[in-house]
Amino acid sequence: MAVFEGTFTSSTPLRFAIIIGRFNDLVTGKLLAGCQDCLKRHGVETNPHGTQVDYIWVPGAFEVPLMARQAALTGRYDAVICLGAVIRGQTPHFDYVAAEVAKGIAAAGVETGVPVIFGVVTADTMQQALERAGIKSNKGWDYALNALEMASLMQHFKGNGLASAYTSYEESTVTPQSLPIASNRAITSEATVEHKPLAD
Ligand code: INI
Repeated sequence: MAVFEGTFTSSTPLRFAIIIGRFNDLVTGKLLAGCQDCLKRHGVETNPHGTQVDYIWVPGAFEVPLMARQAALTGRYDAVICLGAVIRGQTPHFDYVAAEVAKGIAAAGVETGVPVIFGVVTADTMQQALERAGIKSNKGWDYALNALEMASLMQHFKGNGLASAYTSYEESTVTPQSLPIASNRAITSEATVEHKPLAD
């Protein structure tokens, strides 16, 4: 038998999508900066015009799971990092928003076979949220580390995920119905995510 573990550096260039909620961008912008700093220090080219990281901005945390799933389904990414900030003081339905976002992000990973990192800070106050986004520590850094670890760990299991099944659909004549996701829709190169040419 074997022991499988991820590492934080990869011999092959990994690709990441970072989904960021614009709501509370005072916090999410800082999470993003922490995330980029960590990726850079681990050898990832974070320039949006480069080939390793795409950035997808959405209105708020509630929209993050949908885009995480769409991004993962393209088969382009080794991991998807979801960044958001849900603050209790700002909404009476904090619990609903926070719970839906957590469930949706978990489902995006499980349904697509691509690591999807839960990088949504939930806090009672803006002060608490900022403390986790740079004042005391920056959770964005940790989320990036989690993504690096999971992306490298998944390299051991390539070929068994749904996103790779999806890629083979795009490259072959397999019908979308044959894929193991009930509501799978054909995603073509004209999909909602704007693609750069891949450099392999
Ligand atoms: N979105 C957040 O990311 N954080 C919040 O704290 C928040 N509050 O407080 O309401 C929030 N709301 C917007 C939500 O995510 C959606 O963008 C909006 O409801 C449209 O679907």
